[in-house]
Amino acid sequence: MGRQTHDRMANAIRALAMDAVEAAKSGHPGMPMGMADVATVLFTRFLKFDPADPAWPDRDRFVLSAGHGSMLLYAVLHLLGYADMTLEELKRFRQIGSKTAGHPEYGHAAGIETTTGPLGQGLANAVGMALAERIMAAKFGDGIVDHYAYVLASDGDLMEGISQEAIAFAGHLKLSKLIVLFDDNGISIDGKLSLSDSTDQVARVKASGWNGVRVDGHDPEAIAAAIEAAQKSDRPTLIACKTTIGFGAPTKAGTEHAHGSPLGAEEIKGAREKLGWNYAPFEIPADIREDWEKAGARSKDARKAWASRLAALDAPVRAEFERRMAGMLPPALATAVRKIKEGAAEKQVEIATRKASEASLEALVEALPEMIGGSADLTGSNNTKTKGMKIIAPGDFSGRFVHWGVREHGMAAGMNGMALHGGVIPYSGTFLIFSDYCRPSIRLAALMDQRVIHVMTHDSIGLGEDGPTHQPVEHLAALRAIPNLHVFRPADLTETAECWQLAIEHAKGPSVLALTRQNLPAVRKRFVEENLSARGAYELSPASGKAKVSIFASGSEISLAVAAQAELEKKGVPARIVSVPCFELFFAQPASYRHAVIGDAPRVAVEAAIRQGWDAIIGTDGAFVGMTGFGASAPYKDIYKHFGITTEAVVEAALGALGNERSGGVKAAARS
Ligand SMILES: Cc1ncc(C[n+]2csc(CCOP(=O)(O)OP(=O)(O)O)c2C)c(N)n1
Repeated sequence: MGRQTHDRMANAIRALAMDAVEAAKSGHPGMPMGMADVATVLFTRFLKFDPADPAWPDRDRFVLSAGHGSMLLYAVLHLLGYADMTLEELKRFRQIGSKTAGHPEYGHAAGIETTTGPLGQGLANAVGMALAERIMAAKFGDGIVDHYAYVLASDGDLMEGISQEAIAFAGHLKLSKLIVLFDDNGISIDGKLSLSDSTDQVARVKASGWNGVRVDGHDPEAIAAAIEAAQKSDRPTLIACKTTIGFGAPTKAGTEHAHGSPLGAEEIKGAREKLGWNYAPFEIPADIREDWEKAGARSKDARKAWASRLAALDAPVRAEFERRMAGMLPPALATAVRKIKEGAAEKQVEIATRKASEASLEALVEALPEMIGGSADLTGSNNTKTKGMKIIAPGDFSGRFVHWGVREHGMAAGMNGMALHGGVIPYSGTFLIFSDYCRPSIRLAALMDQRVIHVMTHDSIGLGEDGPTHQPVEHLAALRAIPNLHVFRPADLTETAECWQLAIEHAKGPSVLALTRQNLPAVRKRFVEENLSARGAYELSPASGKAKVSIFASGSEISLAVAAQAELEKKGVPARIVSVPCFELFFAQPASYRHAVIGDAPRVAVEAAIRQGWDAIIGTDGAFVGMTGFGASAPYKDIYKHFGITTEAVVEAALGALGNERSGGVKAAARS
C-alpha cells in the first residue's frame, strides 16, 4: 500500500472519531487520532479476522485496553464492513440503546472482544486470552488454534498496578503471541505524563522477559516491521509507538485538551484542512471505503482453509472442539455431582468446605476437560489443585493448573480473558478477604456475562489465628452487591458439590464459592437427587411441629443452627432451619417459593459476617447473630465465643424473637 493510501485510510478513522465525538458532545477523540496509523497498519496488514464470521474461533483477538478511545474501534469495525457497526451506529455514539457505548462493551457488537474502560483491565484480559490460546493449541493443535492477541494500551493502562501483574505473568509464561501496541504519547488527563511518571516502559517490560522496541507511531513501515518481528519472537512484545495525541488537530494535538472532549467546530475544520480531508461529517469517499473493505476481506481464504482443517479432524475431536468453544457442558457433569453426593450421604464426613471443594474437583476436573484451575500462590490452602493435575509451564501448555503467583487482580482479569477467549472454564483460588483485590475484574466478568469461578477460602473469622487482616467480615455483603455474580456459601460436602454444579452451570456470569478453613459436620443426612441449593435457600430441617421460629444460616453457621434447633426443641420451641447457600438464586425464585421458605414464624439469621443484605430475608425486625466490626486473632473457637456467635446466642435470639412477636413487633415487620 502506498503512503498516500495509508494516510487516507488512517484519516478516515480520525475523521469518524472527531465527527462522532462532536455529534455526541462527549467522548475521546485524541487517542483514535493519535493511534490511527498504528490501527491502520495492524488491521490492513496483520490482524487475522473475517467480518463475515466475527466469532471465527481462530481469529486474532484485538483488545482496545485504552477503552476511552472507543471510537477508534467503532470506526475501524465500520470501515472493515462489520455488519453490526453501521454508519447510523456511529452517529448514535454514546446514545441509549446504541452499539457504540461510551466505552466498548462486550456483547454490544461483533468485534468487541472485551469490555474496557477501567484502565489496565484490557491488557490483563489479553494475557488470559493468550494463555487460553496456548492451552487450546496444546489440546487441539496449531492447525486449529494459532492466533495472536493484540492490545492497544495507553499510558494509563501501564500506570495501573494490574499491568505489572499481567506483564510479569505473561513474561514468565513466555506468551509470545501477545503483542502490545503502546500509545506512547506522553499525555494523560492532567497534562504531560512527566507530571506523574518517568518509567522507561521498554526497559520495564524487558525486565519481565519481554521484547520491547520503540517506533515512530506515525511511520507505517516502522510499525509493520516491529509487528513482523514481534510475531516471530519467542516472548511477548511491547511496541512503544511514539505518537501525537489528537494528530491533525491544529491547536490541541499533542496536548491533554485532545484527550477527552469534543474538539469543537473550529478545531475540526482546521484538522480537516491539515489532514487534507475535504469531506462532510461522517462521509467516507468511495475509494477509501473500498480499500478498507478489501482489508476486511483479507483473511477470507485463511478462514476457509481453517474450516477445511477443522472438517478434516476426526469427528469426536471436532465435536469436542466445537462443544468447548460453544461453552456447552458434557453430560458427565451431572453424573459426577451425583456420585459425590451419594458418597457424601453415605460417609457423612466432617470436613472443611475447602476440602469438600477439593473432593468435588477431583471428580469435576476429570469430567470437564475444559476446567482450568489455579491459585494466587495459595494452592495448598485453596485446595484447587487436584491430584493428577499437571502444571502449565513456559513452553508446556498441556497442563491444567495455573500458578498465578501473588497476583489476585491480574489473575481475576486474566481469567476473564480466558473465558472470553472460549474453550476453557477458568477457576482459581485466593482467600475471600482478597476478593477486594479481585473485585474490579469480578465486576467486569459480571457485566460481561462471563463464566469465571472464584474459589475463595478462609471465608470468615473461622480462619482463626491469622486475625482481622485475613478475616472477611463485609466481603459476602460486598460481593452479593454485584449484579449477576452468584455468591455461594455451602455448608457441607453435599452442598459444596451442588454449588460447584451451579457455578459451572452459571454460563452467563461469574460465581464465588466462599469456603471454610475449619472443619464442619455433614448437615445433609440423606441423598437427594435434586440440587437443593439451586433455589438459593431451602428448608434443611423442618420443625417437629408447627414452627415457632425459623433459623436462617449459610455455610459454617448451619451447624450452629442445627445445635440451636435441638436446644430449642428441648425448651418446647419447635424451630425450622433454612439453609441459604446463595442469596441471588433465592431472590430469583417466584414469590410463592420465597414466601414458603421464609415462612410466617419469627425469624433469626446467623452468619459470621455483617448483617447487610439479610434484612431481605429476616426483615428489619428479624434477629441477627453475626459480626458488627472486625475480627480478632485467636483460635477460631475462641473467636466465635468472643464475638458471641454461638449456639446459645442463636437460642437466645430465637427466644427473643418469640417474645418480640408476642409484643407484636415481628408481625408488624412481616407485614411490611
Ligand atoms: C482505572 C481507571 N482509572 C481512571 C480512569 C479515568 N481515565 C480515563 S483515561 C485516563 C488517562 C488518560 O491517559 P492515557 O491513558 O495516557 O490516555 P490518552 O490521554 O493518551 O488517550 C484516565 C485517568 C479510568 N478509565 N480507569
